[in-house]
Amino acid sequence: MSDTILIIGACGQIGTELTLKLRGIFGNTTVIASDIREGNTELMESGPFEILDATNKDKIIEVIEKYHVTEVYLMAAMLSVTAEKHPQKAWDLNMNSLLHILDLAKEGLIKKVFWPSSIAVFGTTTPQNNTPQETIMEPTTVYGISKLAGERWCAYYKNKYNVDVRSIRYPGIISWKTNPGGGTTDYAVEIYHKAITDNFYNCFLAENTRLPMMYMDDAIKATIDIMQTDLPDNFFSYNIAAINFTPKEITIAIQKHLPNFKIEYSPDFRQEIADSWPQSINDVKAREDWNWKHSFDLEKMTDVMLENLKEKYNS
Ligand code: AKB
Repeated sequence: MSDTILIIGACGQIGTELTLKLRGIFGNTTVIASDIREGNTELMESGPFEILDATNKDKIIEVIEKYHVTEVYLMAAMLSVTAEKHPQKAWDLNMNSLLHILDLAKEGLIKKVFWPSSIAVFGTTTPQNNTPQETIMEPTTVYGISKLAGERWCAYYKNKYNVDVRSIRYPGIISWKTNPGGGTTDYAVEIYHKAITDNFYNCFLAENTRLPMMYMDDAIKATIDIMQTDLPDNFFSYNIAAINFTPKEITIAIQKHLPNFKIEYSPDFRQEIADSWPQSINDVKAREDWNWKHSFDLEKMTDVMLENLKEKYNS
């Protein structure tokens, strides 16, 4: 029997594009989308959809049994900024959803799991440049603590119960199709929108704050590739890197297309979160173990972002 995939959190920034891509590859009826609310028209009309709260284990089991699901991509999570405002809710969502899915995999109800981690697992004591796969990890945010705990749970279930779980530490993800929500890296998406609509952006991070980032197409490719490959026995939530830049550098890239675009900087509480994260990531292990390779640099991403957003706002 072929695999049936369930995406939990299918209407979020990554979930939406991941669902559509997986439907394109494996067929619309093979990929079940689910979220606590409905998504955009393209997602809703392209295949099956279920309302599903990621913390409700009984409902997850019901959906898995209804569609004979074999693989789960658990994309539901509360990101860094929102998690600082609602620490308990963030912990409940980010941890309980993962433990439910790992338990169901342990019980044999599903065969394979994807779970997203983040560069937020690192903290102020981590080397900030070329951050290694294995290093000091003392996150200072609620989100980062939940992601690090999640990584350890994945390793535990893999080692103890042989659960097939795969994971990536995403950097900030940039896309013109779906908006992020509640993250520290969100500025790098907002800036493109504001460049088109207002010719001006007031940035909540300081001009020289360097963060690791990635265009959505590369992130989706990494996510699908890691689920298709044979991995070493140890659990790794893989570092993956593509580009890194500062608000000033992305502004210069935008000004090559829109010379009148202006930026001001008003750093707020999000600056402290950004300052606790790496500036660049060493992803040699992912490149060696499963041939990870990115294809979008800052210039190519800026071309695609501005071209598509111009079209979107004009229509
Ligand atoms: C956030 O900013 O919280 C996320 C992340 C880096 O995981 N985009």
